[in-house]
Amino acid sequence: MELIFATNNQNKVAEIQHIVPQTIRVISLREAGIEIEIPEPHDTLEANATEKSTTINRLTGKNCFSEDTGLEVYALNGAPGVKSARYAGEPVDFERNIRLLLKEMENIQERRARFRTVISLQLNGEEHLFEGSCEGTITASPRGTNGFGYDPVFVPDGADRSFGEMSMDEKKVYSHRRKATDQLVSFLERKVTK
Ligand code: ITT
Ligand code: NA
Repeated sequence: MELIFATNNQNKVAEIQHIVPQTIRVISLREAGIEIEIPEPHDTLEANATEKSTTINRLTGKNCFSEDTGLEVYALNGAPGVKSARYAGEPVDFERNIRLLLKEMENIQERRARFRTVISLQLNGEEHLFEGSCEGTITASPRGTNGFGYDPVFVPDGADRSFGEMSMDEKKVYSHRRKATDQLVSFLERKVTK
């Protein structure tokens, strides 16, 4: 089966291609030759994921999926959340986002947070949503250079290193994205064998 992945984030593409079995071919927008800036105007991960998948489904007429991910810090009432990419404004700049986050948390002891991923699948004219989350804590300073986005400042529960200090295989053990993708894959496997 082939599915277009409606994202412009190549790190997401690499992680998801690393997770799905060979029976599911995930084609990035870049591979599909589609160049488009998809709007994300809504205030929930679900609504933004739906916006991205329906945009690409209308454009191509093909089955596809998207995902929207946010880092939700409890002491900041869920910020940066749905605004994770543009927390420190435009253009998207992750060093700046991380600096702002650590500054906002400067004197805060309660550093619990979670990553949450919502996947929207458009399959034969119907939408299906899947979710995965990963609980953890925000570090006092960035650690490691692997991964992307907020990975250097997030330590998942059960680990003593940040996502920025882990290989893609290690991140997969804990990852919000891996959990949401597992749901997607088992849904597709049930559909195909039915
Ligand atoms: P799309 O094209 O898929 O929208 P994006 O990078 O804009 O790609 P989002 O809108 O979901 O993605 O924004 C979420 C931001 O949160 C994103 O810019 C990431 O850098 C960050 N993020 C997402 N997943 C992450 C992860 O697994 N680890 C660390 N940061 C992550
Ligand atoms: Na985006």
